[in-house]
Amino acid sequence: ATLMQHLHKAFDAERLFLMYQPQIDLETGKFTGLEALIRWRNDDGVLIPPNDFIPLAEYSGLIISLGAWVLRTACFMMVRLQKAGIAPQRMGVNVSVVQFRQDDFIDIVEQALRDTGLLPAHLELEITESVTMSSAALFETRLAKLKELGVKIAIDDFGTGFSSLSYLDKLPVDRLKIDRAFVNQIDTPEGPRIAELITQLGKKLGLQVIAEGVEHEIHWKTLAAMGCHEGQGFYIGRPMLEENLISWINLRK
Ligand code: G
Ligand code: G
Ligand code: MN
Ligand code: NA
Repeated sequence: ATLMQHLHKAFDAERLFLMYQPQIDLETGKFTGLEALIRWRNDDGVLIPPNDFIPLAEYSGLIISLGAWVLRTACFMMVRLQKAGIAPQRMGVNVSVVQFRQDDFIDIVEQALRDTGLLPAHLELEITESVTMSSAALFETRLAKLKELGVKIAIDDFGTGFSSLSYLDKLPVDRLKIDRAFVNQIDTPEGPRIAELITQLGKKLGLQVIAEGVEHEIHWKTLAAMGCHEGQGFYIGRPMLEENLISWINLRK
């Protein structure tokens, strides 16, 4: 069978699952958010990374049902954490451009919220910078509707695409996620420049800024010193299964 057939089968057989990576305030260390990250464990027990199958799911259209499932599952997880009294402010969910362009995308989001009882303000949709530019007019109307609904919007992998600054200024975006490529180079002499620029840009525009790929203490310190609000990365916490995440949360208390 082809990889595509395997992927469809995996989805049907519930071999796909989510892991959750924590996000924290870089100044206080406070637990602020989570990002849901999809994983696929194949029949041989091998973990297949999303970069190897998301494009396939997009191409085959499976991303529509897969994306809806991710949304619901992540919202349910957030509600469970809230009921346990250990939830952060928000749950971030990655949205594919194919999903985002669907006519019923807003309905799908509303339905996930309704079915799970999660308040919109606790859901943050992560949209990559390339999406914002590939369909600017659609992006604008969609964002307005999502804003009306009350969900948060983050621009993922920020700095790697080609955002127009005028768009950033007028669109109802809540957060910029500094791509980990810019965090990775931060401990070299000229390394922090881009991360600093994005942080300042975000602040000027009244947006929250979070850095991805915080892998070492020096990353955290440098980012905190430049005023970057939040961080996410292996040094803080890896993507975790629910039970490991709960231990992670409890250990920090
Ligand atoms: O978790 P990892 O670093 O391997 O993720 C690799 C890429 O896959 C990232 O760009 C991430 O945004 C994307 N990704 C992870 N989970 C999802 C998901 O549920 N939906 C979509 N569309 N992309 C995801
Ligand atoms: O594109 P997106 O931001 O959604 O991608 C998130 C991806 O980054 C996930 O695949 C996650 O596993 C990965 N990731 C999270 N923290 C780190 C980190 O500190 N270093 C590296 N190299 N990858 C990370
Ligand atoms: Mn992301
Ligand atoms: Na990213």
